[in-house]
Amino acid sequence: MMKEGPEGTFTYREIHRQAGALSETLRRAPSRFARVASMGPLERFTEVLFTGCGSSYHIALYAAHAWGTLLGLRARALPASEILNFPKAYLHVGARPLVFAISRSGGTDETVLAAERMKAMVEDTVIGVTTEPECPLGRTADGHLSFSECPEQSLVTTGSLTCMMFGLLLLADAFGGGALQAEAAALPEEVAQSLRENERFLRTYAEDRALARLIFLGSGPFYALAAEAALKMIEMALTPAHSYPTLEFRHGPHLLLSPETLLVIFPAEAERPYVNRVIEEARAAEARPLLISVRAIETSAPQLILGARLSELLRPILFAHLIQQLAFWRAVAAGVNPDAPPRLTRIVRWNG
Ligand code: F1P
Repeated sequence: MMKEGPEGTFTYREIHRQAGALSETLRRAPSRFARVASMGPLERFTEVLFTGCGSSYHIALYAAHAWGTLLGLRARALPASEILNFPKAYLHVGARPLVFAISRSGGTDETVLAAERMKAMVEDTVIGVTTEPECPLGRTADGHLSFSECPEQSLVTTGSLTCMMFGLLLLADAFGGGALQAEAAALPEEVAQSLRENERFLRTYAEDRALARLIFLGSGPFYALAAEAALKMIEMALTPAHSYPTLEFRHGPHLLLSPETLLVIFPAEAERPYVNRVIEEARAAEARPLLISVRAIETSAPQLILGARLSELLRPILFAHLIQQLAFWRAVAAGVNPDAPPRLTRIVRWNG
């Protein structure tokens, strides 16, 4: 396994080329906006719905938060299987949602079928978000945004997640008048710098065999990141991992804390006053807290600080490579080839 060493894997390369791909996503943002805007003004729709499976569902969670926050409209994320199997629970009579169906491969059965179901219910409504110019979802959808700047060969989704998050944020920002444009232009360089500088620090945690369980906490824009972090740890490194909205953690899940637990917290601005309490509880259970944030808080817990010039909605996109690197090096330390996790398939299908 890994003949050329860990750095020769697809997964490693796809994590490390994301800064360049993000620059391209930035460059393509105006043409993507023009394509979506040509489907009519947002007022034509009763809400915006983001859907997908696995990592693509996490992109959906992030995008729904960003669109709701930036545009003040009703925006939701649903797993594709919910739309497919329980549409009545989510779509009232007269609903006319704009649907973003997200799938790196554009071939995941549930996502394609959910898009077909939405199309059958409402005309001119589904936009496929993929990395493949030619794919079933692209053919099914009424519009197609293909992020061909970040195609991936690895089974596990990494750099393309960041690109699609960024693309969907830039789209909302364009509809809202472009207030984030200047900061967004700084993101690729921030990612490039952090990819270079923080890997060694993260490896010390990834390679620490005393840590048997990882828990990720994030709220608001960071919840999707926390969920994605736990999924990466499970998919790539086969390590038990959990995610919770930060303050929800104190309502029972904190009983999971133990000396073999790494508790990674992505503090949202609104929750900073409460973070010390969560850290205290982790310390009381002899768990190991780690904060990833744009500015330090007063605590003895280790902190990774980066991205001070980016506002909150851009931060999960900046931080995503950190959890990918953590999972990657954890996999390597555990003797798992990150390119070939057992039993994971690149496209999840029901038949074949
Ligand atoms: C969805 C997904 C991926 C995951 C793995 C299995 O794929 O769950 O997020 O990394 O490849 O499938 P897609 O619909 O985004 O192609």
